[in-house]
Amino acid sequence: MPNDSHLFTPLTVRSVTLRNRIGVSPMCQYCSEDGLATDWHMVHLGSRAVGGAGLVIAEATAVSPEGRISPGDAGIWSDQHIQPLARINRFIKAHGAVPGIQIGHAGRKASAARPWEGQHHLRDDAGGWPTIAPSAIAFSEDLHKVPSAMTATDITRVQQNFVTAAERALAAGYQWLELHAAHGYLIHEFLSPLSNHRTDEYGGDFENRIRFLMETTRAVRAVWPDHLPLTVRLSCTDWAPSGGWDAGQSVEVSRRLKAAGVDLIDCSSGGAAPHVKIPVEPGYQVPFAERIRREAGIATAAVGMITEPSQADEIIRQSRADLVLLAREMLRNPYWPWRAAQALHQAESLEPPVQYVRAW
Ligand code: 531
Repeated sequence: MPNDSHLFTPLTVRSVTLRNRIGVSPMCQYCSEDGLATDWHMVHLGSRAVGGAGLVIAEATAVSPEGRISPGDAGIWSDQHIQPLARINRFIKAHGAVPGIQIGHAGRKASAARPWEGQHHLRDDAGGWPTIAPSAIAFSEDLHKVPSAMTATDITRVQQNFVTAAERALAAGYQWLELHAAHGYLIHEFLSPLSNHRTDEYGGDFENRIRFLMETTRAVRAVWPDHLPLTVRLSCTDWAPSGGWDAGQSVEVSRRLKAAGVDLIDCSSGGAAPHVKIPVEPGYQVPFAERIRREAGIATAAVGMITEPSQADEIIRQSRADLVLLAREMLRNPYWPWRAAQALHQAESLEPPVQYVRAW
């Protein structure tokens, strides 16, 4: 269904207006020090704001130390983390973009090596730590640590960690908050029957498996201001031949999340099962964004293998999603939005920074 919006139409969610429909997807940099942002993050995120994106989402940021994927993960579990993030966010805003953050907990995939140091879990005597998850089931041969099944106390504590993280995100000046409920990390581990074998009220049927996400969402929404957007990233399917989380469940949980005050679903996929076949091709996850938008009546972001300006523009023009998030393509070219504006004859929609005006 065509509409009047295109890639360079501003998008307003609650009181926040993005200058265009292009967002930088959260991407782990694995180079924080005790969770603290460094100059790397200033340059990495700042250059993408200068590059013209409407939204710049900081990488998966751990709500507790044990929730880090690797020792280099970003964190927001202490007040010390706020100031370096706040500095970056002032810069992002000064260059016309909205700063967002994805907060998460890696669950049974925590305690891993930085990717350039291996694909494996770190032993506790080699810089690793004990992991927690809904059930005591290891992920894979490489990520082989058996997590402790979370107790009721663990569940309450981690939910509280999410709430405190949201409060700190606000203090750091973020205007867009995303809960990481995808990619086989903790929240997704509760959603998927593949990783959640609990027999209490947090496991079993759909209602029970979504309980951790729903409670966490409501608790975060209660402290995250009414004027700011709250979003959730879902893995819309596990791509498992049977018995996994799937698109139908994603539609239903999206309806519930909307009712709980969530503004947008960021539609990714995968990560819960190690050996499944994923039909990766350009735009392969866009159908999830389209279906959830239509069937759950909530705004969506499309992400995954989106590289071409015309491809991104069509996703918006055809109302398949409200926002397009680019990841690796933004690493290749931080100035992708400027290039896209030229390619789509929308150059007047995006002012280059004054310092660079002569280049455009
Ligand atoms: C890639 C990934 C995508 C989808 C499923 C599994 C893995 N990313 C995801 C990142 C970490 C690094 C690998 C996060 O979501 C934090």
